Amino acid sequence: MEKHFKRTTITSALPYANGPVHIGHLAGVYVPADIYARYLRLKGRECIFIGGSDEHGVPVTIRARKEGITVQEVVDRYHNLIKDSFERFGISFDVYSRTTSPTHHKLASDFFRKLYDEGKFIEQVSEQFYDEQTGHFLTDRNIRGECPRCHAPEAYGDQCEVCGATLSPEELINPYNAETGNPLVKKPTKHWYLPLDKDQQWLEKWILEDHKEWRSNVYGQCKSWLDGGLHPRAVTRDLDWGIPVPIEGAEGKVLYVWFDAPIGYISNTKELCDANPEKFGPWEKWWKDPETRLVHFIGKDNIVFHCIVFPAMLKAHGDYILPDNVPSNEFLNLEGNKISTSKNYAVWLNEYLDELPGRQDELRYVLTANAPETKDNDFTWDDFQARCNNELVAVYGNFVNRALQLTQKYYEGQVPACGELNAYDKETLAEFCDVKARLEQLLEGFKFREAQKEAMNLARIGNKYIADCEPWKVVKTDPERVKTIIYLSLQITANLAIAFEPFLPFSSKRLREMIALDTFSWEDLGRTDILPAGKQLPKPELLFTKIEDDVVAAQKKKLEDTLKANAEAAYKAAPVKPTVSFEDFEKLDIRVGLVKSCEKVKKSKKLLKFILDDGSGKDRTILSGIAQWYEPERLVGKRVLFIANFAPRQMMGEESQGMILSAVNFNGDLSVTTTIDDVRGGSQVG
Ligand code: B3M
Ligand code: ZN
Repeated sequence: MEKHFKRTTITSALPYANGPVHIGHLAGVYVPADIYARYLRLKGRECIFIGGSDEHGVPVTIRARKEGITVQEVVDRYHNLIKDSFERFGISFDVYSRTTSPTHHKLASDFFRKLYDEGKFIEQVSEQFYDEQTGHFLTDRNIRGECPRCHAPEAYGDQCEVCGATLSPEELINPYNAETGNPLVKKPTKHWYLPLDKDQQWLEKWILEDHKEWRSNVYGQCKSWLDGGLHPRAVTRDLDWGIPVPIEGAEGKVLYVWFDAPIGYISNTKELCDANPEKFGPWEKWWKDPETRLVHFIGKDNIVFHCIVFPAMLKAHGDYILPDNVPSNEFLNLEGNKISTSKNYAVWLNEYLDELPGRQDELRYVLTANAPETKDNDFTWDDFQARCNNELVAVYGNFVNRALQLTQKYYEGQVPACGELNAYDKETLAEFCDVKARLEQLLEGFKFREAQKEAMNLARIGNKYIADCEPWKVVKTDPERVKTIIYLSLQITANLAIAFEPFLPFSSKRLREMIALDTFSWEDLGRTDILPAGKQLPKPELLFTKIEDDVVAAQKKKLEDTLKANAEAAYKAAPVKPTVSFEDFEKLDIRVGLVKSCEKVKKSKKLLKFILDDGSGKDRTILSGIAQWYEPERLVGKRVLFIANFAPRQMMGEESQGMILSAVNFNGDLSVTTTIDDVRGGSQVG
């Protein structure tokens, strides 16, 4: 049976204060969380919506070194920038604080100390990678080296971005300090671990049995972690930025950022409640009362921390509630490429707000319409333009504008009286009167994309109604009938202003002003008497305007320029590898192959399967990870270079017999190295 809750604590992942937020963060976390918070408030439900910056961890320290400023300066700059842009974008946090706040330092420190005093941690000395020249232990992200799987030269200590393998730094071949390039040695160091293995049993029951309703991507990731068996996790780090480990003998060590950051949700709640005790009451009721429902909005890379590690911490502490749901989204790509903060490849919220002023709702609309709720999705500026112009302007805006303009024209802005309804009116009303129930069901189930579609559908119903009824024609023959048409159109308009409020708060507010709807409630949805006959409406303005081609072209160009700059920087940055002897060179057998066929490998986003005529008379199959850059047909008939004596490898159930050579082109994409046409297939290069 579904549990009944009195109130809801909504949290949204605390963005790292190492750069501005971008559309990926918005689509994945903040827009859905904001829709949910606005919806609950509109329903009159008791809730708080918590946000804040995550100012610890390695990313901010890397940024500081890159920019040559202090870490404090980095977090100050980005915290303020992020906070300000969220505000301008209408993300309606009740509080947006930061993890460098004294409240948080104390709360996180006390949290750790309580667990420590109660013997909830294990203490362990282990060998960690150490840079002798800088005197620092390195974290996984700061270690790079050759990938043991695909031999890409610059895999990270936790992941190879080329083949996608999850790694630990020990697996890297020739690990080095990502920033200094110095080789690393191992050195013993003491840390405190949360023994997650002891939590395995209750977590299995709590997630796999009691929370089958979680989104399948979330449930699936938890299941695979649990199936793999949980291991103790270090909750401290050797780092000079963060919350000092509050134990004697732990100098130079700080709490692991993933230990302190989720506690930030609690600290920020405390700050909110301490500052507004009448409105929000004591903070504990939002975190310790079993009648409070805790919901975490996060991106998919944060699932394990919110579904396994943080709950284990809360449980160990003893008096906290656990999350009831963790609606996590997949990733949003941008024009077919991965969004990347470090490569500056993104649509940054602050820049969007400056460059497309007053268009918050357009972005909110497109991000929700394209939300990566069940799978990764792609944002393109063409799609942005099409959705704005064909949906917001041509459907919603057009309908509302017609209804309001005709009210001015025929009735000097007064809502006309409704006459007798005909069959078509009744049919139309029947279509929209259960919109409230449908929207609620979708919103309560975190299906924001579908929910927004439902709201848009209401606009479609209105648009069709007014177009079919043609009041501008009927007015000549049956002016009484027109009153009813306009009356109903205005009621649908009022319904739209309410239905869209959680999704498009800016235009909803403007629309409410245009229909002089001062007080409104979610409960009014579906009603056909929201605007009483005789009510005077002010002069309307356009609700939405078109996105022009030049705006889109400028945004596309900006992204292309970034790709180009990155490709050039990568070219300049790639150091020439150590000299090889002629004998070593001769070991490589590079040949020319004629592409006989080339197709996408099913179930793989990355791989193309090539069949080459290599001159031997037999077909040679080679799999190559360049699918995202090529339409396979384009390569058929081309001559490509390949390494013929590269050790065969099994990939996706096929044997790949060699490696096709490719290089980065000016777009930052990979291009297969093709050759002139008059060489014979199979001929050796050298
Ligand atoms: N700052 C990671 C991220 O932005 C992290 C989230 C913390 S939530 C407590 O992906
Ligand atoms: Zn790899």
